[in-house]
Amino acid sequence: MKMVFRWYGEGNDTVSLRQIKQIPGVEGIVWALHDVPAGEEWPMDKIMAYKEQADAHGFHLEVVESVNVHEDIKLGLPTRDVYIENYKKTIAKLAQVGAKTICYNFMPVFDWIRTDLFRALEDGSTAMFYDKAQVDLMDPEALVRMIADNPYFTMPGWEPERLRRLAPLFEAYKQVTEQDLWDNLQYFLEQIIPVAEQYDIRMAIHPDDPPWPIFGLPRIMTGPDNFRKLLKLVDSPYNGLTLCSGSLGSNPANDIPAMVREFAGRIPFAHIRNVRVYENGDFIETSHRAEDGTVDIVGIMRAYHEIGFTGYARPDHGRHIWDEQCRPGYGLYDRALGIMYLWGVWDAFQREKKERLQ
Ligand code: DNO
Repeated sequence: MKMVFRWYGEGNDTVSLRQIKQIPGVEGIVWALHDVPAGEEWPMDKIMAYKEQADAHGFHLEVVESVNVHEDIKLGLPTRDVYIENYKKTIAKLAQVGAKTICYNFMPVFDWIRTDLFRALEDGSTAMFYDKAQVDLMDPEALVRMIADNPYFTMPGWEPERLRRLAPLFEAYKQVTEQDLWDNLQYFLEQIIPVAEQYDIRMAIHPDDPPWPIFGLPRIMTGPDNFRKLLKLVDSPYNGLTLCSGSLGSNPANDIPAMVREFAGRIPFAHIRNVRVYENGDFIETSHRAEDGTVDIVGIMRAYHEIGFTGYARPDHGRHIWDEQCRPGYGLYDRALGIMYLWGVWDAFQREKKERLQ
């Protein structure tokens, strides 16, 4: 398991590379050019600026999250070919700085979504919360208006461009069925995977978060049946998964340790975090510790250990603790604690295995 840590870039993150360096066992940063709109080719000078900063701290740039997919590709519009060509060029450039995995998602209009970014937990910290009924009952047009009226509405990792195009996008997706979305994903992968193979970069799709359709938009990366189908769309080791335990874990029917075992070899990248799911379907993000949430983090680590996981792993959203002012979910403290928990569990399994073999 190779431990990496998401970093949003100089001036765009409250956490510094110097601080990340002091978290045990982190070897690389998970990065992206967050200011380049989806669909555009990434400029080499900006890529090189990241490389210099990473080099100065002895971090690699092997994991990119995300190279976002332009909506026209998801919608299957004729204009998609231009954006697919740009995507290919970006892959070629990323190979020059040593990228080995690209995380992306195929969620229409929205990336991940929460209803409350700073919900108080019993211990006095805050964390991100999802109120299921609120989203289920919200009419998309009201949502569009709410976002338009609130210039500060944003989610970390979302490109601002998505928000600007919200109303027309909803309109365009009215014609798109779940099957269309699958066909459009297949069209994309059939063109991208050969290029990924050529440059030895594994594509790793991120599950939909939450893993069910919202606002009447189709969502297709929600659980094991869909992953089986995805991996067959283009049956290559370069067509893989970002197995995100928190996204998948907000649906308690998802057995994540079983997925780790079944999809071993097709998981270049693991996101590991916990959530506590309530009976009414709401959920809140918690510390990474298994006991604090409903996701079996120890069982997941055991599964990764059993399959001899050599891919990349990162802690994921944490709580906001010790009065840290940070991007929602992406502070230093709780993610660093998360890493130490993941290492603790992993190292114990390692030790056990060594002793068994002696
Ligand atoms: C949220 C993230 C997502 C993720 C993308 C992957 O914290 O997990 O924004 O990066 O969905 O493309």
